Amino acid sequence: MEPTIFDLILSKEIPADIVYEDDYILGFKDVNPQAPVHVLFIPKVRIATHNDLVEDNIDYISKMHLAVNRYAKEISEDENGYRIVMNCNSNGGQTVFHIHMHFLAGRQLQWPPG
Ligand code: DGP
Repeated sequence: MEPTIFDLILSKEIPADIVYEDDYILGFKDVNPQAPVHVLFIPKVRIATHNDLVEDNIDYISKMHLAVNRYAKEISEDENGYRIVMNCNSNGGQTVFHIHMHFLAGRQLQWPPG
């Protein structure tokens, strides 16, 4: 598999505004923010799409959720609320093929999305 831009962020070959890191997950600000807070949480292993989640790597999803919870609390947006989104493939609007959770916060978000 070709490395994605997120592999280069993980290896620190290109810069990103990193706001969260643990042994499994990296969180950094989205370059094209859709809300006052827009952070991408990615696993430190390459999983291309949601379709590639299997028994052997599914624990990364739990780790991503825990990372979101810690970060939301740290920036005091846990009580205000937020949205987490994972896009999959073309109809889902996925453009980077390394799974990621979009964490959006800091304003009233509309539902349904477009
Ligand atoms: P998606 O469309 O769900 O695959 O979201 C990919 C997101 O990644 C998109 O919101 C923009 C963001 N993104 C793309 N390239 C970069 C980059 O080089 N740095 C950062 N911080 N974010 C990026």
